[in-house]
Amino acid sequence: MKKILTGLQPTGNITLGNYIGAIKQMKELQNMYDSYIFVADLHAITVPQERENLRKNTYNLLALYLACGIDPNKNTIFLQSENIYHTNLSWILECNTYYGELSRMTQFKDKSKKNVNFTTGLLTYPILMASDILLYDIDYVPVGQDQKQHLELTRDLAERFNKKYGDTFKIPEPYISKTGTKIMDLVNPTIKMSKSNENKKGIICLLDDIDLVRKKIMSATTDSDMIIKYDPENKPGISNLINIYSSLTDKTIDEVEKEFINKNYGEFKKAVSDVVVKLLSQIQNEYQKYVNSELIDNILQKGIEKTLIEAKKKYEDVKNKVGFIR
Ligand code: AQP
Repeated sequence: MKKILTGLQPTGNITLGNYIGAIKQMKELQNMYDSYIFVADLHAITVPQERENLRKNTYNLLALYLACGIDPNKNTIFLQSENIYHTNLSWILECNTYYGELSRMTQFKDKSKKNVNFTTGLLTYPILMASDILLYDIDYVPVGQDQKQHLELTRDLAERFNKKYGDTFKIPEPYISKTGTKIMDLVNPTIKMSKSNENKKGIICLLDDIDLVRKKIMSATTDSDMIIKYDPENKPGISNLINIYSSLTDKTIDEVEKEFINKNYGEFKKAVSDVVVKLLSQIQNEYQKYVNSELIDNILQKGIEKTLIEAKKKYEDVKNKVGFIR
């Protein structure tokens, strides 16, 4: 069976962007693939985190995975920081990565701009991401468009290592769904919807109050020409709402345009709110069952036992090829 893997960072409240770009796809793919989903807590500390917040966000994210329909019987669910082989392999890969490759990553450029004293981890974390994937011979990685560049780096590193040391790593492919691949901020639709965006009016969090969600969508930035047409360059706000609607209803962009051909922006926004609110209400109901539940620790225990065995095997192979004697 082919394998897929994804991970989210517990850096705050999970957004609709994270859901559409990663969780929804995992939910759909879990029936067809051997699926791995982890909490990327090591990635989270590339930017400052408060201890209690990190702990809370980690538990919340795990509860959200379950609430969103990630089935622990179909997925290997684990905590990145608990598996030492991720960082061990990352170091070896780091010694086979060039500074220039990392410094041109768009996400590094964006995030380093936000803070003059950015950490080295922010620069090197795509290598840790490569390690997350390459340890398990993953075939497909469901990612939003924003992570495609990092996956390309993973492929380059794997190919470079295989060429230098012999066949070791499987070369993973991105799995990008056709619609809704990059959800944008509702207030400023030219930037990505991110957990850490300062203006919370622009982001929809899965645990947001339902009335607030409606308000955020109804006041999303659009334009003045009153045509519901997909044109990300000239109509980024409307195109973003089309993306959200299309992705949550599984309709194509064409179908959405046709559905709203004679409708105004208010009617369209109301329809978008309805589908988002329906989804969020379901998730929030389920979430109550899992938050603070012992089930989470049991799931993590099972996940770490399995992934330690698999990751160790791959890491031993790498170590041996590099020339470490024990
Ligand atoms: N806006 C988005 N649209 C589509 N997909 C998205 N993803 C994130 N934002 C969007 C997808 O979510 C997965 C995991 O993301 P992450 O938590 O590991 O890190 P991120 O991409 O940095 O997410 P954020 O929300 O932007 O977090 P912060 O603010 O902490 O940096 C990935 O598959 C990503 O594609």
